[in-house]
Amino acid sequence: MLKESMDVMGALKAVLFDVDGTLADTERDGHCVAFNLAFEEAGLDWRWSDVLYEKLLDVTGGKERMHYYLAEFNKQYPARDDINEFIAKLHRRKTQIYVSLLDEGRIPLRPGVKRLLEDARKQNVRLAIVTTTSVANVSALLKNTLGSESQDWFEFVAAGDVVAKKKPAPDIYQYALEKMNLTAQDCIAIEDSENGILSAAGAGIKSVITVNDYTRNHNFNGALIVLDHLGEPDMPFTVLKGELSRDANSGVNSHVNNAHYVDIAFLNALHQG
Ligand code: XBP
Ligand code: MG
Repeated sequence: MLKESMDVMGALKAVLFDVDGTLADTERDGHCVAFNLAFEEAGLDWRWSDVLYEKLLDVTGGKERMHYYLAEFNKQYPARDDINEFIAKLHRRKTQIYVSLLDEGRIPLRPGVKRLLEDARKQNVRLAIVTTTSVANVSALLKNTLGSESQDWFEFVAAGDVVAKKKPAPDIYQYALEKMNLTAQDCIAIEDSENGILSAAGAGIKSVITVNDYTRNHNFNGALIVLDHLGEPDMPFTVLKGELSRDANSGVNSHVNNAHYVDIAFLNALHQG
């Protein structure tokens, strides 16, 4: 049974990490804060509360999100011919502010992220980033949480505007697969949102989900498993959705059944299962 499914599936070759909400709570503690500071500095009365930001997260990409805000939540803002440039300029400033928040060391990684990355490196499982945010933001997060060298841990960073359509479109995952010469079956994605799982699934990639306060109630149908976080040996995860005992007698799933934290053995078992 084990051998058969391994033959069909092949071993897990790569883990593809989303960034915002997955590696760290950057949406709540970074992006939303930076958007509001950029608005204030520009003399705008736009204020994004936590409740509004949750709705705005339906649209990925900071520039796209600002357009969505004007179209749906601030219709009284006067139309202007230079709206695209205006938003692009605001977004550049928002990125500078966001990076400075990270430089202050205010945003830690979520539980288990560092440990899982280190385990992947030990086990020669390839790592990549697949995100809708910019390379500048990814670099700042990695540098300030894991040190400057940690950027080399990732073979490839697929980010931001390199594709025309951001998540939930599959483009960014397809781009990463192509660049890394991998098939969807070689990989697992680690995601936190419905837009994220839709994007990965559109490219044929299965996801492990770690929810956060913004995404807890999203639809994660098709996820390999939905957890509150990746867990640590002294901080077990809670399974929110998924089957930990599909075949209690199978060697494949025994590791999954007994696991309290996500490591490469756990991901391999899910991948084979
Ligand atoms: C993240 C995003 C990003 C950030 C803001 O989605 O949607 O737009 O909110 O970053 P995911 P930018 O986690 O699915 O990649 O302002 O740099 O776009
Ligand atoms: Mg995310």
